[in-house]
Amino acid sequence: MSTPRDNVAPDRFKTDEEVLAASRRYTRRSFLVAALSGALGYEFCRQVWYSHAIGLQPWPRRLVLQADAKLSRLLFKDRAFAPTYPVSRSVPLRVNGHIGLKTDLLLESWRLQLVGVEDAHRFDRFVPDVTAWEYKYAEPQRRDDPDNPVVADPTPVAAKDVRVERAGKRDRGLEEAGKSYSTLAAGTPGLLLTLADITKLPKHEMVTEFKCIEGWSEIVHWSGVRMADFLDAYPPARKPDGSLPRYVYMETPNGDYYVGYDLHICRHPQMLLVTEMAGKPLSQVHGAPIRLHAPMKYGYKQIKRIGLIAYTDSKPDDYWTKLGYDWYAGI
Ligand SMILES: Nc1nc2c(c(=O)[nH]1)N[C@H]1C(S)=C(S)[C@@H](COP(=O)(O)O)O[C@H]1N2
Ligand SMILES: [Mo]
Repeated sequence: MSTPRDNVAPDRFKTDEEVLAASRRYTRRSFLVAALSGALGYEFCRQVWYSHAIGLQPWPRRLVLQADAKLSRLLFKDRAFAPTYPVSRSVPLRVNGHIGLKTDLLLESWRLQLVGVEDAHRFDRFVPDVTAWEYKYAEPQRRDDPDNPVVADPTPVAAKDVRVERAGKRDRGLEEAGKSYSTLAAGTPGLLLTLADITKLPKHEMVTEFKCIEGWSEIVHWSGVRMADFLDAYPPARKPDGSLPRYVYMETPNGDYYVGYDLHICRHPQMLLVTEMAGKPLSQVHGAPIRLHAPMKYGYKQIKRIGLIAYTDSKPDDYWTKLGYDWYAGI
């Protein structure tokens, strides 16, 4: 019996010349195929390399990111649940990211500026200009000064030398991504909420994984109120056609760090306005008095030390999107 290999053209290639000619045809063809795919590959890479950027990414890569976001919206409708864990598996979250947190905020000077609420003036907390609110900070400590090393300081923050910084006067957007284009104009009316206005909402505990795009993740024990409950208590104003604004914008006091979300994602039951971690009030470096946790999004969307929440219909600016990361940031 002959193998299939033996069967290859038993009588077509009779002479050595015929074999050689066939081989040449094959060689030419493979050379052409190789040359063509090489050229296409080269052209593809060149396109990726030199193409104009969309959000700091070459357009082919940006298109892949956008398709990825579309697909996951389609498949999960943003309703997928992140896994939860027993408290015993939680760890103290590491500190990663200091933008907008470089000086301690005096917590009694904290208010949440909330803009875009339906019938805002029916609330006691209504003010004609939320941007006039003054956040107060502790005097910054110089971390690079050998004669004045940073040590654990037992003095309560409130008793330290206080520097008052006017929201309207202090320079904004001092970090790498610069100023946010979504920040408020002076004279924007809204609510100035106290922490109690938020913590009066039902408290929820959750043990979920926090994922940073840099490649680490940790299981954390969070508690706070659901963003969904917050939206019910302080609902966004409808547009004249009856529809809701599409986005939620958040920034730190004085606007150095900022993020944007789709409004409907903020109704996800796992999105929390966090006030406690591991059963203790948030520390300054983790974003006291409130930060966001959203386990379906990467860490860079989980803003610490929220000072402003605004419901808006224009796609909000986002700190890391400006530096090339994906706005959607889904996990
Ligand atoms: N205000 C503020 N929020 C922030 C950041 C920041 O630099 N400033 N960094 C983000 C990033 S990239 C991560 S990974 C997490 C880190 O949170 P943690 O320090 O509590 O671990 O905070 C996010 N929220
Ligand atoms: Mo991160």
